[in-house]
Amino acid sequence: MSNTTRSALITGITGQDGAYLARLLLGKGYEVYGLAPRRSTDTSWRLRELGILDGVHMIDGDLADLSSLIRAMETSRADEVYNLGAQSFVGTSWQQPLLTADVDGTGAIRMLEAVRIVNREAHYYQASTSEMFGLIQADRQDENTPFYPRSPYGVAKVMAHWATVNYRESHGMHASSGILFNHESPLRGIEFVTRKVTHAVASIKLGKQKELRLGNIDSKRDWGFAGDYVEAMWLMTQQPSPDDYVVATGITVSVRDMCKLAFAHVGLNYEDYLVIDPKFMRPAEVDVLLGNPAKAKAKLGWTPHTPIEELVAMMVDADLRRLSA
Ligand code: NAP
Ligand code: G4F
Repeated sequence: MSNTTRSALITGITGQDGAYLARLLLGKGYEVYGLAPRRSTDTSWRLRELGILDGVHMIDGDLADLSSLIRAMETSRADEVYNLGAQSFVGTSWQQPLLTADVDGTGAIRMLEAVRIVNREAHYYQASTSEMFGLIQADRQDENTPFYPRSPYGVAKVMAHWATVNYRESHGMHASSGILFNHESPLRGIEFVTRKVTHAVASIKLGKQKELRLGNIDSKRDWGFAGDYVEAMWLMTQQPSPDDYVVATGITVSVRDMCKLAFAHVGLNYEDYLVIDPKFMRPAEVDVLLGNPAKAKAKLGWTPHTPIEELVAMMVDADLRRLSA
């Protein structure tokens, strides 16, 4: 590595955001290290799909294991650390609340500790979330809106968020928190509603599936494209001072309307295929999220580029391609 090459460590590199962020950083000339937990099957399909698997250095490690995080910091000699690793599915957090708290909450503190111990000059990014707003306390949520999490996942992320603020204030670390609203892509996990819908639409169109079963279709989300959102993560670590930023589109759309768009893209009417199944309802719901990204626009110069219509079309087309292959 030359003296001028910057090094980045990404936890959760095998996830949706990890893959897009790795591609962005490789494009900027970074040496990219990815921390990934040991699994019994190959989890690198997203890195493969983006054609970057050979370009990144993989490190075995887990947010539950401090020594592996310290080792990852030593191996990567990271100038920038992006903590994206998480049990990120809200639904599962009611089934595994302690694991979610350990990985998403305490795990962030372990990563902050590893940074503090090995190289406290490294710039740190925490993957915070609009789920922290939960039962919303303002019509449009921004950096000053109080949190009211509605799931074990949201609770764990609030802990990680405040830990990030605390390491900044206690240890003078360059630790920033990106409060990102929902962002999707063809690389989204199939358990999340947008990808579940686009995969079903493609499958129904190709005659492989007859119906789509969903829970609460009246909830609303501020949905953007993951490829746009990883740019905001990088911009945060480039700032002279660390801070917290809301990253969102400023537009909210119901699950119902998202479905309508996806089915219409292949010339179908969603009402002919959608079945409401109580199995997919949550013990406590986040009814609506709508972000105000004014600070990210003003201070980072960040803007989203991908409207929901384009995003949904991109996802349906990718699923059609995969299922036809
Ligand atoms: P994702 O696709 O679910 O990726 C999560 C990543 O974390 C995966 O690589 C996963 O590996 C890894 N991971 C799970 N448990 C781990 C552990 N114990 N130690 C280390 N890594 C672990 O999630 P994403 O959509 O890319 O989101 C990235 C981050 O942003 C997450 O922290 C999420 O909570 C947060 N976030 C996401 C959104 C969104 O809309 N996408 C919005 C706001 C915040 P395996 O696949 O092997 O389990
Ligand atoms: O796609 P979802 O599972 O995403 P959710 O719960 O908003 O969480 C995602 O975004 C957060 C940011 O706000 C991230 F922090 C988090 O990691 C994750 O990426 O559900 C969206 C909405 C919910 O209201 C849910 O109840 O869709 C509703 N929904 C209705 N039927 C469904 C279904 N969700 C899923 N996953 N599956 C359904 O069948």
